[in-house]
Amino acid sequence: MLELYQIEECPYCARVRAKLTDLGIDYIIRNEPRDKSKRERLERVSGQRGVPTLVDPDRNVIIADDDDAIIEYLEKHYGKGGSGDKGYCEI
Ligand SMILES: N[C@@H](CCC(=O)N[C@@H](CS)C(=O)NCC(=O)O)C(=O)O
Repeated sequence: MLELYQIEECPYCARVRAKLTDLGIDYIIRNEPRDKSKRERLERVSGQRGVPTLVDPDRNVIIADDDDAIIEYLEKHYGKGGSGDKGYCEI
């Protein structure tokens, strides 16, 4: 399953979360500390401390600290299916 290292109020992270939701992708949220000096876990995983960082274990891919690159990757590899663009809940 995809993993998103992120901070809730980070606007770049919000763009990635919105895209994941739009595409109907289940994923794991790894909430990182606001204090960059405390992001040791993220550094261990990706070699840097910026968010958003996406890990795709199935494809052995890590995209670090770049919301545009993550969104492009998601559209390319997970762009089919998803929740559609109706913009409302059909019940
Ligand atoms: N270039 C990055 C910018 C993301 C960014 O600035 N993230 C902040 C949090 S909102 C961060 O973690 N920056 C790492 C740092 O503090 O140096 C992107 O496009 O996603």
